[in-house]
Amino acid sequence: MILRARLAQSLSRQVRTTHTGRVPAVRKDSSAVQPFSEIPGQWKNSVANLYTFWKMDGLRNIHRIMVHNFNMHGPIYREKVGYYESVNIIKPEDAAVLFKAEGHYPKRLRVEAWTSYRDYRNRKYGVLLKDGEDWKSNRIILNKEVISPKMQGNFVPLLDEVGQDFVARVYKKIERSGQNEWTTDLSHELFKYALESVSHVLYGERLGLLLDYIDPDAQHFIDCITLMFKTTSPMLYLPPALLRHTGARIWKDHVEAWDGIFNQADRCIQSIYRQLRKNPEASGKYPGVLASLLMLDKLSIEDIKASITELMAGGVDTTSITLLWTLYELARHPDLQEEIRAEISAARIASKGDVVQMLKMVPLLKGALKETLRLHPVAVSLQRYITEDIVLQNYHIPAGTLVQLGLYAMGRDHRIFPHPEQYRPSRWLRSQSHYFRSLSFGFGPRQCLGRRIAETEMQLFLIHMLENFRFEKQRQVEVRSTFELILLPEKPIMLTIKPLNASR
Ligand code: 2DC
Repeated sequence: MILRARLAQSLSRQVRTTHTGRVPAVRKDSSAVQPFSEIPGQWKNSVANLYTFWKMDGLRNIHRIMVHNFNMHGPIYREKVGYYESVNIIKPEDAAVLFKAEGHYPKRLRVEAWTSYRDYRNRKYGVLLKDGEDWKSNRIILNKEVISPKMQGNFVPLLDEVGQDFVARVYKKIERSGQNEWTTDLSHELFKYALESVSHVLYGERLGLLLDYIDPDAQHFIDCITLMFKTTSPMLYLPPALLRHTGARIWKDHVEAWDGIFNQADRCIQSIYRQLRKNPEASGKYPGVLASLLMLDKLSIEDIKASITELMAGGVDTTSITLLWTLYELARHPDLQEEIRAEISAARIASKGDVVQMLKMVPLLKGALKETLRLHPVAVSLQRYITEDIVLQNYHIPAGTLVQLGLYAMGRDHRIFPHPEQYRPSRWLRSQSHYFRSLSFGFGPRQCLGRRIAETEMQLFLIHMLENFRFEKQRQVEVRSTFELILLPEKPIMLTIKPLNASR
Protein backbone atom coordinates (compact mmCIF):
# COMPACT_ATOMS: atom_id res chain seq x y z
CA MET A 1 0.00 0.00 0.00
CA ILE A 2 2.71 2.42 1.07
CA LEU A 3 4.62 1.64 -2.04
CA ARG A 4 1.61 2.11 -4.23
CA ALA A 5 0.86 5.50 -2.71
CA ARG A 6 4.47 6.54 -3.09
CA LEU A 7 4.51 5.35 -6.62
CA ALA A 8 1.37 7.25 -7.56
CA GLN A 9 2.68 10.34 -5.88
CA SER A 10 6.05 10.42 -7.48
CA LEU A 11 4.73 9.44 -10.85
CA SER A 12 2.12 12.18 -10.82
CA ARG A 13 4.75 14.65 -9.77
CA GLN A 14 6.79 13.53 -12.70
CA VAL A 15 3.88 14.02 -15.06
CA ARG A 16 3.45 17.59 -13.99
CA THR A 17 7.07 18.43 -14.44
CA THR A 18 8.13 16.50 -17.49
CA HIS A 19 4.95 16.37 -19.53
CA THR A 20 4.36 19.34 -21.73
CA GLY A 21 1.06 20.19 -20.13
CA ARG A 22 -0.96 18.28 -22.67
CA VAL A 23 -3.52 15.80 -21.36
CA PRO A 24 -2.79 12.22 -22.44
CA ALA A 25 -4.04 11.78 -25.96
CA VAL A 26 -7.45 10.17 -26.17
CA ARG A 27 -8.10 7.89 -29.05
CA LYS A 28 -10.64 9.19 -31.50
CA ASP A 29 -11.71 6.33 -33.70
CA SER A 30 -12.62 8.32 -36.76
CA SER A 31 -9.67 10.69 -36.61
CA ALA A 32 -6.60 10.44 -38.77
CA VAL A 33 -3.65 8.44 -37.54
CA GLN A 34 -1.70 10.42 -34.95
CA PRO A 35 2.07 10.84 -35.24
CA PHE A 36 4.57 8.91 -33.14
CA SER A 37 5.50 12.04 -31.19
CA GLU A 38 1.94 12.31 -29.84
CA ILE A 39 2.03 9.03 -27.90
CA PRO A 40 1.57 9.79 -24.21
CA GLY A 41 4.24 8.98 -21.67
CA GLN A 42 7.48 10.15 -20.14
CA TRP A 43 10.04 9.75 -22.82
CA LYS A 44 11.52 13.19 -23.01
CA ASN A 45 13.94 13.19 -20.11
CA SER A 46 15.51 9.77 -19.81
CA VAL A 47 18.01 10.77 -17.14
CA ALA A 48 15.37 12.26 -14.85
CA ASN A 49 13.23 9.19 -15.47
CA LEU A 50 16.06 6.92 -14.50
CA TYR A 51 16.59 8.91 -11.33
CA THR A 52 12.91 8.71 -10.33
CA PHE A 53 12.95 5.04 -11.20
CA TRP A 54 15.90 4.30 -8.88
CA LYS A 55 14.43 6.38 -6.11
CA MET A 56 11.19 4.45 -6.21
CA ASP A 57 13.00 1.14 -6.14
CA GLY A 58 11.53 0.87 -9.61
CA LEU A 59 13.72 -2.03 -10.50
CA ARG A 60 11.95 -4.48 -8.24
CA ASN A 61 8.56 -2.98 -9.12
CA ILE A 62 8.80 -2.76 -12.87
CA HIS A 63 5.62 -4.86 -13.31
CA ARG A 64 3.56 -2.66 -10.98
CA ILE A 65 4.93 0.49 -12.58
CA MET A 66 3.75 -0.82 -15.95
CA VAL A 67 0.25 -1.43 -14.57
CA HIS A 68 0.32 2.07 -13.15
CA ASN A 69 1.43 3.59 -16.44
CA PHE A 70 -1.33 1.84 -18.37
CA ASN A 71 -3.85 3.16 -15.86
CA MET A 72 -2.50 6.65 -16.26
CA HIS A 73 -1.93 6.84 -20.01
CA GLY A 74 -4.34 4.29 -21.45
CA PRO A 75 -3.52 1.25 -23.60
CA ILE A 76 -0.37 2.70 -25.18
CA TYR A 77 2.50 4.76 -23.81
CA ARG A 78 6.03 5.66 -24.69
CA GLU A 79 8.84 5.47 -22.19
CA LYS A 80 12.54 6.12 -21.88
CA VAL A 81 14.44 5.09 -18.78
CA GLY A 82 18.21 5.37 -18.98
CA TYR A 83 19.14 3.99 -22.36
CA TYR A 84 16.05 1.79 -22.53
CA GLU A 85 13.37 3.13 -24.84
CA SER A 86 10.10 1.49 -25.84
CA VAL A 87 6.46 1.80 -26.80
CA ASN A 88 4.27 -0.22 -24.43
CA ILE A 89 0.98 -1.89 -25.30
CA ILE A 90 -1.46 -4.10 -23.38
CA LYS A 91 -4.28 -5.23 -25.71
CA PRO A 92 -4.45 -8.64 -27.39
CA GLU A 93 -5.49 -7.02 -30.67
CA ASP A 94 -2.39 -4.84 -30.56
CA ALA A 95 -0.24 -7.87 -29.75
CA ALA A 96 -1.58 -9.45 -32.95
CA VAL A 97 -0.50 -6.40 -34.98
CA LEU A 98 2.89 -6.41 -33.27
CA PHE A 99 3.64 -10.05 -34.01
CA LYS A 100 2.54 -9.68 -37.62
CA ALA A 101 5.24 -7.02 -38.00
CA GLU A 102 8.09 -9.05 -36.45
CA GLY A 103 9.58 -10.03 -39.81
CA HIS A 104 11.49 -13.19 -40.74
CA TYR A 105 14.11 -12.77 -38.04
CA PRO A 106 12.18 -11.66 -34.96
CA LYS A 107 14.31 -9.70 -32.56
CA ARG A 108 13.60 -8.94 -28.93
CA LEU A 109 15.37 -6.57 -26.56
CA ARG A 110 19.02 -7.48 -26.46
CA VAL A 111 20.07 -8.17 -22.89
CA GLU A 112 23.44 -6.43 -23.05
CA ALA A 113 24.66 -7.97 -19.82
CA TRP A 114 24.37 -11.43 -21.35
CA THR A 115 25.98 -10.58 -24.67
CA SER A 116 28.74 -8.60 -22.91
CA TYR A 117 29.65 -11.62 -20.83
CA ARG A 118 29.87 -13.84 -23.91
CA ASP A 119 32.02 -11.25 -25.73
CA TYR A 120 34.21 -10.78 -22.66
CA ARG A 121 34.87 -14.52 -22.25
CA ASN A 122 34.92 -15.17 -25.95
CA ARG A 123 32.02 -17.61 -25.87
CA LYS A 124 29.50 -18.21 -28.63
CA TYR A 125 25.93 -16.99 -28.46
CA GLY A 126 23.24 -19.64 -28.44
CA VAL A 127 19.79 -19.07 -29.96
CA LEU A 128 18.80 -17.02 -26.93
CA LEU A 129 21.19 -14.28 -28.03
CA LYS A 130 21.70 -14.84 -31.75
CA ASP A 131 19.89 -12.77 -34.34
CA GLY A 132 19.32 -12.80 -38.09
CA GLU A 133 20.21 -15.68 -40.40
CA ASP A 134 22.51 -17.27 -37.81
CA TRP A 135 19.63 -17.37 -35.34
CA LYS A 136 17.23 -18.79 -37.90
CA SER A 137 19.45 -21.63 -39.13
CA ASN A 138 20.29 -22.73 -35.57
CA ARG A 139 16.73 -22.39 -34.39
CA ILE A 140 15.28 -24.51 -37.21
CA ILE A 141 17.53 -27.41 -36.30
CA LEU A 142 16.95 -27.02 -32.58
CA ASN A 143 13.18 -26.83 -33.06
CA LYS A 144 13.06 -30.39 -34.38
CA GLU A 145 14.96 -31.74 -31.39
CA VAL A 146 13.53 -29.60 -28.61
CA ILE A 147 10.08 -28.21 -29.28
CA SER A 148 8.42 -30.36 -31.96
CA PRO A 149 5.39 -32.23 -30.59
CA LYS A 150 6.98 -35.45 -31.88
CA MET A 151 9.72 -35.20 -29.27
CA GLN A 152 7.31 -35.12 -26.38
CA GLY A 153 7.04 -38.89 -26.49
CA ASN A 154 10.80 -39.10 -25.89
CA PHE A 155 10.76 -36.62 -23.03
CA VAL A 156 7.81 -38.10 -21.14
CA PRO A 157 9.48 -41.22 -19.72
CA LEU A 158 12.53 -39.21 -18.65
CA LEU A 159 10.45 -36.55 -16.91
CA ASP A 160 7.99 -39.06 -15.46
CA GLU A 161 10.83 -40.83 -13.69
CA VAL A 162 11.99 -37.59 -12.06
CA GLY A 163 8.43 -36.83 -10.98
CA GLN A 164 8.12 -40.22 -9.30
CA ASP A 165 11.41 -39.74 -7.50
CA PHE A 166 10.26 -36.38 -6.24
CA VAL A 167 7.16 -37.97 -4.73
CA ALA A 168 9.31 -40.58 -2.98
CA ARG A 169 11.49 -37.81 -1.59
CA VAL A 170 8.49 -35.94 -0.21
CA TYR A 171 7.22 -39.11 1.50
CA LYS A 172 10.61 -39.46 3.12
CA LYS A 173 10.53 -35.88 4.36
CA ILE A 174 7.05 -36.38 5.77
CA GLU A 175 8.14 -39.53 7.52
CA ARG A 176 11.16 -37.82 9.02
CA SER A 177 9.03 -34.97 10.32
CA GLY A 178 7.22 -37.51 12.52
CA GLN A 179 4.01 -35.51 12.11
CA ASN A 180 2.55 -37.10 9.04
CA GLU A 181 2.86 -33.78 7.25
CA TRP A 182 5.61 -31.47 6.07
CA THR A 183 5.47 -27.71 6.29
CA THR A 184 8.12 -26.07 4.19
CA ASP A 185 9.24 -23.49 1.68
CA LEU A 186 9.49 -25.87 -1.24
CA SER A 187 11.52 -23.58 -3.51
CA HIS A 188 14.90 -25.25 -2.99
CA GLU A 189 13.48 -28.71 -3.60
CA LEU A 190 11.78 -27.36 -6.71
CA PHE A 191 15.02 -25.89 -8.07
CA LYS A 192 16.56 -29.33 -7.75
CA TYR A 193 13.54 -30.98 -9.37
CA ALA A 194 13.70 -28.55 -12.29
CA LEU A 195 17.43 -28.96 -12.85
CA GLU A 196 17.19 -32.74 -12.54
CA SER A 197 14.34 -32.75 -15.08
CA VAL A 198 15.89 -30.53 -17.71
CA SER A 199 19.24 -32.31 -17.35
CA HIS A 200 17.64 -35.70 -17.81
CA VAL A 201 16.11 -34.49 -21.08
CA LEU A 202 19.24 -32.70 -22.31
CA TYR A 203 21.80 -35.33 -21.31
CA GLY A 204 19.72 -38.47 -21.01
CA GLU A 205 21.33 -38.90 -17.60
CA ARG A 206 20.42 -38.19 -14.02
CA LEU A 207 22.40 -35.76 -11.91
CA GLY A 208 21.12 -37.29 -8.66
CA LEU A 209 19.78 -34.08 -7.19
CA LEU A 210 16.90 -35.78 -5.43
CA LEU A 211 19.19 -37.87 -3.27
CA ASP A 212 20.17 -36.94 0.27
CA TYR A 213 23.73 -36.09 -0.62
CA ILE A 214 24.02 -33.91 -3.67
CA ASP A 215 26.96 -32.82 -5.75
CA PRO A 216 28.09 -29.41 -4.43
CA ASP A 217 28.85 -28.32 -8.00
CA ALA A 218 25.23 -28.83 -8.95
CA GLN A 219 24.08 -26.79 -5.97
CA HIS A 220 26.58 -24.10 -6.96
CA PHE A 221 25.10 -24.08 -10.47
CA ILE A 222 21.64 -23.43 -9.00
CA ASP A 223 22.96 -20.56 -6.89
CA CYS A 224 24.75 -19.07 -9.89
CA ILE A 225 21.55 -18.93 -11.93
CA THR A 226 19.76 -16.99 -9.22
CA LEU A 227 22.71 -14.59 -8.96
CA MET A 228 22.89 -14.23 -12.74
CA PHE A 229 19.23 -13.14 -12.95
CA LYS A 230 19.54 -10.84 -9.98
CA THR A 231 22.58 -9.04 -11.36
CA THR A 232 21.09 -8.72 -14.84
CA SER A 233 18.21 -6.40 -14.03
CA PRO A 234 20.18 -3.27 -13.01
CA MET A 235 22.19 -3.64 -16.20
CA LEU A 236 19.03 -3.30 -18.32
CA TYR A 237 19.23 0.43 -17.71
CA LEU A 238 22.96 1.09 -17.53
CA PRO A 239 25.33 -0.14 -20.23
CA PRO A 240 27.37 -3.10 -18.91
CA ALA A 241 30.42 -1.80 -20.79
CA LEU A 242 30.39 1.21 -18.50
CA LEU A 243 30.10 -0.94 -15.38
CA ARG A 244 32.79 -3.25 -16.64
CA HIS A 245 35.27 -0.44 -17.08
CA THR A 246 34.52 1.14 -13.74
CA GLY A 247 35.06 -2.21 -12.04
CA ALA A 248 31.54 -2.24 -10.61
CA ARG A 249 30.61 -4.99 -8.16
CA ILE A 250 27.49 -5.84 -10.12
CA TRP A 251 29.48 -6.68 -13.24
CA LYS A 252 31.95 -8.81 -11.26
CA ASP A 253 29.13 -10.78 -9.65
CA HIS A 254 27.51 -11.23 -13.02
CA VAL A 255 30.70 -12.62 -14.54
CA GLU A 256 31.18 -14.95 -11.61
CA ALA A 257 27.61 -16.21 -11.98
CA TRP A 258 27.94 -16.96 -15.70
CA ASP A 259 31.36 -18.54 -15.11
CA GLY A 260 29.76 -20.94 -12.65
CA ILE A 261 26.95 -21.71 -15.08
CA PHE A 262 29.25 -22.34 -18.04
CA ASN A 263 31.72 -24.44 -16.05
CA GLN A 264 29.03 -26.80 -14.84
CA ALA A 265 27.33 -27.03 -18.24
CA ASP A 266 30.74 -27.68 -19.87
CA ARG A 267 31.34 -30.56 -17.45
CA CYS A 268 28.00 -32.16 -18.31
CA ILE A 269 28.50 -31.65 -22.03
CA GLN A 270 32.07 -32.99 -21.99
CA SER A 271 31.06 -36.17 -20.25
CA ILE A 272 28.34 -36.95 -22.80
CA TYR A 273 30.67 -36.05 -25.67
CA ARG A 274 33.36 -38.42 -24.37
CA GLN A 275 30.91 -41.26 -23.88
CA LEU A 276 29.61 -40.80 -27.37
CA ARG A 277 33.08 -40.93 -28.87
CA LYS A 278 33.94 -44.08 -26.97
CA ASN A 279 30.70 -45.75 -27.82
CA PRO A 280 29.07 -44.21 -30.87
CA GLU A 281 26.68 -47.12 -31.38
CA ALA A 282 23.06 -46.08 -31.00
CA SER A 283 21.34 -48.30 -28.48
CA GLY A 284 17.84 -47.60 -29.77
CA LYS A 285 16.98 -45.81 -26.57
CA TYR A 286 16.44 -42.03 -26.76
CA PRO A 287 19.81 -40.55 -25.75
CA GLY A 288 18.77 -37.00 -24.85
CA VAL A 289 18.84 -33.71 -26.76
CA LEU A 290 22.60 -33.18 -26.65
CA ALA A 291 23.57 -36.61 -27.99
CA SER A 292 20.86 -36.36 -30.67
CA LEU A 293 22.25 -33.03 -31.83
CA LEU A 294 25.82 -34.32 -31.86
CA MET A 295 24.85 -37.36 -33.90
CA LEU A 296 22.75 -35.27 -36.26
CA ASP A 297 25.91 -33.30 -37.01
CA LYS A 298 24.17 -30.27 -38.48
CA LEU A 299 25.38 -27.66 -36.01
CA SER A 300 28.93 -26.94 -34.92
CA ILE A 301 29.92 -28.28 -31.52
CA GLU A 302 30.34 -24.72 -30.26
CA ASP A 303 26.83 -23.78 -31.37
CA ILE A 304 25.41 -26.89 -29.74
CA LYS A 305 27.22 -26.17 -26.49
CA ALA A 306 26.02 -22.58 -26.41
CA SER A 307 22.34 -23.44 -26.86
CA ILE A 308 22.44 -26.46 -24.54
CA THR A 309 23.93 -24.25 -21.82
CA GLU A 310 21.14 -21.72 -22.31
CA LEU A 311 18.49 -24.42 -22.15
CA MET A 312 19.99 -25.81 -18.97
CA ALA A 313 20.29 -22.40 -17.29
CA GLY A 314 16.87 -21.30 -18.52
CA GLY A 315 15.21 -24.41 -17.18
CA VAL A 316 15.67 -23.99 -13.45
CA ASP A 317 14.15 -20.89 -11.85
CA THR A 318 11.50 -20.49 -14.54
CA THR A 319 9.66 -23.80 -14.15
CA SER A 320 10.30 -24.21 -10.43
CA ILE A 321 8.82 -20.82 -9.57
CA THR A 322 5.81 -21.48 -11.78
CA LEU A 323 5.24 -24.76 -9.95
CA LEU A 324 5.57 -23.03 -6.60
CA TRP A 325 2.98 -20.42 -7.58
CA THR A 326 0.67 -23.20 -8.80
CA LEU A 327 0.90 -25.09 -5.50
CA TYR A 328 0.30 -21.80 -3.69
CA GLU A 329 -2.86 -21.17 -5.72
CA LEU A 330 -4.10 -24.75 -5.32
CA ALA A 331 -3.52 -24.57 -1.56
CA ARG A 332 -5.67 -21.46 -1.48
CA HIS A 333 -8.41 -23.15 -3.54
CA PRO A 334 -9.03 -26.58 -1.98
CA ASP A 335 -12.15 -27.31 -4.05
CA LEU A 336 -10.33 -26.60 -7.26
CA GLN A 337 -7.45 -28.76 -6.06
CA GLU A 338 -9.94 -31.61 -5.57
CA GLU A 339 -11.46 -31.06 -9.00
CA ILE A 340 -8.09 -31.24 -10.73
CA ARG A 341 -7.19 -34.34 -8.71
CA ALA A 342 -10.41 -35.99 -9.93
CA GLU A 343 -9.57 -35.08 -13.52
CA ILE A 344 -6.14 -36.63 -13.09
CA SER A 345 -7.39 -39.90 -11.65
CA ALA A 346 -9.99 -40.24 -14.40
CA ALA A 347 -7.26 -39.60 -16.99
CA ARG A 348 -4.98 -42.13 -15.29
CA ILE A 349 -7.64 -44.83 -15.58
CA ALA A 350 -8.75 -43.97 -19.10
CA SER A 351 -5.21 -43.83 -20.47
CA LYS A 352 -4.33 -47.32 -19.13
CA GLY A 353 -0.71 -46.52 -18.33
CA ASP A 354 0.02 -44.54 -21.50
CA VAL A 355 1.36 -41.31 -20.04
CA VAL A 356 1.52 -39.43 -23.36
CA GLN A 357 -2.15 -40.26 -23.81
CA MET A 358 -2.88 -39.19 -20.26
CA LEU A 359 -1.43 -35.74 -20.86
CA LYS A 360 -4.08 -35.21 -23.51
CA MET A 361 -6.86 -35.77 -20.97
CA VAL A 362 -6.09 -33.12 -18.37
CA PRO A 363 -7.41 -29.81 -19.75
CA LEU A 364 -8.17 -28.34 -16.34
CA LEU A 365 -4.64 -29.04 -15.13
CA LYS A 366 -3.27 -27.32 -18.24
CA GLY A 367 -5.67 -24.46 -17.59
CA ALA A 368 -4.25 -24.19 -14.08
CA LEU A 369 -0.74 -23.72 -15.46
CA LYS A 370 -1.99 -21.06 -17.88
CA GLU A 371 -3.83 -19.38 -15.06
CA THR A 372 -0.71 -19.40 -12.88
CA LEU A 373 1.28 -17.80 -15.68
CA ARG A 374 -1.45 -15.21 -16.28
CA LEU A 375 -1.21 -13.96 -12.69
CA HIS A 376 2.45 -14.75 -12.11
CA PRO A 377 4.22 -14.62 -15.47
CA VAL A 378 7.91 -15.43 -15.61
CA ALA A 379 8.48 -12.65 -18.14
CA VAL A 380 7.02 -9.27 -17.30
CA SER A 381 6.80 -8.33 -20.98
CA LEU A 382 7.35 -9.54 -24.53
CA GLN A 383 9.22 -7.32 -26.94
CA ARG A 384 9.91 -7.09 -30.65
CA TYR A 385 11.65 -4.60 -32.89
CA ILE A 386 9.07 -4.11 -35.62
CA THR A 387 10.33 -4.44 -39.18
CA GLU A 388 7.65 -2.32 -40.85
CA ASP A 389 5.56 0.74 -39.97
CA ILE A 390 2.39 -0.12 -38.08
CA VAL A 391 -0.55 1.61 -36.44
CA LEU A 392 -1.31 0.86 -32.79
CA GLN A 393 -4.18 2.56 -30.97
CA ASN A 394 -4.35 4.99 -33.86
CA TYR A 395 -0.71 6.07 -33.53
CA HIS A 396 1.85 5.64 -36.22
CA ILE A 397 4.81 3.52 -35.09
CA PRO A 398 7.86 3.59 -37.36
CA ALA A 399 9.78 0.46 -38.35
CA GLY A 400 12.68 -0.28 -35.99
CA THR A 401 10.83 0.73 -32.82
CA LEU A 402 11.03 -1.55 -29.79
CA VAL A 403 7.42 -2.41 -28.91
CA GLN A 404 6.72 -4.07 -25.62
CA LEU A 405 3.59 -6.01 -24.64
CA GLY A 406 3.00 -5.75 -20.90
CA LEU A 407 2.28 -9.38 -20.11
CA TYR A 408 1.89 -8.95 -16.36
CA ALA A 409 -0.35 -5.91 -16.83
CA MET A 410 -2.42 -7.68 -19.49
CA GLY A 411 -3.01 -10.69 -17.23
CA ARG A 412 -4.44 -8.45 -14.53
CA ASP A 413 -6.61 -6.18 -16.68
CA HIS A 414 -10.36 -6.64 -16.12
CA ARG A 415 -11.15 -5.55 -19.67
CA ILE A 416 -9.15 -8.48 -20.97
CA PHE A 417 -9.78 -11.08 -18.25
CA PRO A 418 -13.07 -10.67 -16.32
CA HIS A 419 -12.42 -10.81 -12.56
CA PRO A 420 -8.70 -10.97 -13.11
CA GLU A 421 -7.97 -11.33 -9.39
CA GLN A 422 -9.69 -14.73 -9.34
CA TYR A 423 -7.67 -17.87 -10.03
CA ARG A 424 -9.99 -19.71 -12.41
CA PRO A 425 -8.36 -22.36 -14.62
CA SER A 426 -11.73 -23.05 -16.24
CA ARG A 427 -11.53 -19.71 -18.05
CA TRP A 428 -9.08 -21.42 -20.39
CA LEU A 429 -11.50 -24.24 -21.19
CA ARG A 430 -14.41 -22.40 -22.67
CA SER A 431 -14.45 -22.36 -26.40
CA GLN A 432 -14.59 -18.58 -26.35
CA SER A 433 -11.70 -16.71 -27.86
CA HIS A 434 -8.28 -16.81 -26.28
CA TYR A 435 -7.01 -14.68 -29.17
CA PHE A 436 -3.51 -13.45 -28.24
CA ARG A 437 -4.24 -13.95 -24.55
CA SER A 438 -2.11 -17.01 -23.86
CA LEU A 439 1.37 -15.63 -24.42
CA SER A 440 3.40 -16.78 -21.39
CA PHE A 441 5.92 -18.53 -23.61
CA GLY A 442 5.97 -15.79 -26.20
CA PHE A 443 4.70 -16.19 -29.72
CA GLY A 444 5.75 -17.41 -33.15
CA PRO A 445 9.17 -18.56 -34.31
CA ARG A 446 10.99 -16.74 -31.51
CA GLN A 447 8.84 -18.19 -28.71
CA CYS A 448 10.47 -20.03 -25.81
CA LEU A 449 12.54 -22.93 -27.17
CA GLY A 450 12.22 -24.77 -23.86
CA ARG A 451 8.45 -24.57 -23.90
CA ARG A 452 7.72 -28.23 -24.62
CA ILE A 453 10.14 -29.44 -21.96
CA ALA A 454 8.79 -26.93 -19.44
CA GLU A 455 5.14 -27.75 -20.05
CA THR A 456 5.64 -31.50 -19.91
CA GLU A 457 7.82 -31.26 -16.84
CA MET A 458 5.31 -29.08 -15.00
CA GLN A 459 2.29 -31.17 -15.98
CA LEU A 460 3.95 -34.40 -14.84
CA PHE A 461 5.07 -32.83 -11.58
CA LEU A 462 1.54 -31.72 -10.73
CA ILE A 463 0.05 -35.04 -11.77
CA HIS A 464 2.33 -37.00 -9.45
CA MET A 465 2.08 -34.57 -6.58
CA LEU A 466 -1.71 -34.27 -6.69
CA GLU A 467 -2.09 -38.03 -6.93
CA ASN A 468 -0.22 -38.40 -3.66
CA PHE A 469 -0.55 -35.29 -1.53
CA ARG A 470 -2.87 -32.55 -0.41
CA PHE A 471 -1.53 -29.00 -0.22
CA GLU A 472 -2.58 -26.52 2.42
CA LYS A 473 -1.67 -23.02 3.40
CA GLN A 474 -1.76 -21.69 6.88
CA ARG A 475 -2.59 -18.04 6.58
CA GLN A 476 -4.29 -16.41 3.66
CA VAL A 477 -1.69 -13.79 3.04
CA GLU A 478 -1.25 -12.43 -0.43
CA VAL A 479 2.24 -12.99 -1.81
CA ARG A 480 3.30 -10.41 -4.38
CA SER A 481 5.88 -10.59 -7.14
CA THR A 482 9.25 -8.93 -7.22
CA PHE A 483 11.32 -8.38 -10.36
CA GLU A 484 14.77 -9.94 -10.58
CA LEU A 485 14.78 -10.08 -14.34
CA ILE A 486 12.16 -12.78 -14.01
CA LEU A 487 9.26 -12.31 -11.60
CA LEU A 488 9.67 -14.13 -8.28
CA PRO A 489 7.60 -14.35 -5.08
CA GLU A 490 8.73 -11.47 -2.87
CA LYS A 491 8.77 -13.67 0.22
CA PRO A 492 8.95 -17.40 0.94
CA ILE A 493 5.75 -19.37 0.36
CA MET A 494 5.13 -21.85 3.17
CA LEU A 495 3.03 -24.89 2.30
CA THR A 496 1.86 -27.88 4.30
CA ILE A 497 2.02 -31.17 2.44
CA LYS A 498 -0.11 -34.09 3.68
CA PRO A 499 -0.28 -37.61 2.29
CA LEU A 500 -3.67 -38.35 0.73
CA ASN A 501 -3.53 -41.95 1.75
CA ALA A 502 -3.10 -41.71 5.51
CA SER A 503 -2.45 -45.44 5.87
CA ARG A 504 0.84 -45.20 4.00
C1 2DC B 1 12.85 -8.78 -18.59
O1 2DC B 1 12.67 -5.24 -19.55
C2 2DC B 1 12.38 -7.33 -18.58
O2 2DC B 1 12.84 -16.93 -20.90
C3 2DC B 1 13.14 -6.54 -19.60
O3 2DC B 1 14.56 -18.80 -20.01
C4 2DC B 1 12.97 -7.14 -20.98
C5 2DC B 1 13.30 -8.60 -21.00
C6 2DC B 1 14.09 -9.08 -21.98
C7 2DC B 1 14.39 -10.49 -22.18
C8 2DC B 1 13.54 -11.44 -21.33
C9 2DC B 1 13.40 -10.85 -19.93
C10 2DC B 1 12.70 -9.46 -19.95
C11 2DC B 1 12.71 -11.84 -18.97
C12 2DC B 1 13.37 -13.21 -18.98
C13 2DC B 1 13.43 -13.82 -20.37
C14 2DC B 1 14.20 -12.81 -21.24
C15 2DC B 1 14.45 -13.55 -22.52
C16 2DC B 1 14.65 -14.99 -22.07
C17 2DC B 1 14.36 -15.04 -20.57
C18 2DC B 1 12.01 -14.05 -20.89
C19 2DC B 1 11.21 -9.61 -20.23
C20 2DC B 1 13.90 -16.47 -20.11
C21 2DC B 1 13.49 -16.50 -18.67
C22 2DC B 1 15.04 -17.52 -20.37
C23 2DC B 1 16.32 -17.24 -19.61
C24 2DC B 1 17.46 -18.03 -20.18
C25 2DC B 1 18.74 -17.99 -19.36
C26 2DC B 1 19.80 -18.84 -19.96
C27 2DC B 1 19.24 -16.64 -19.06
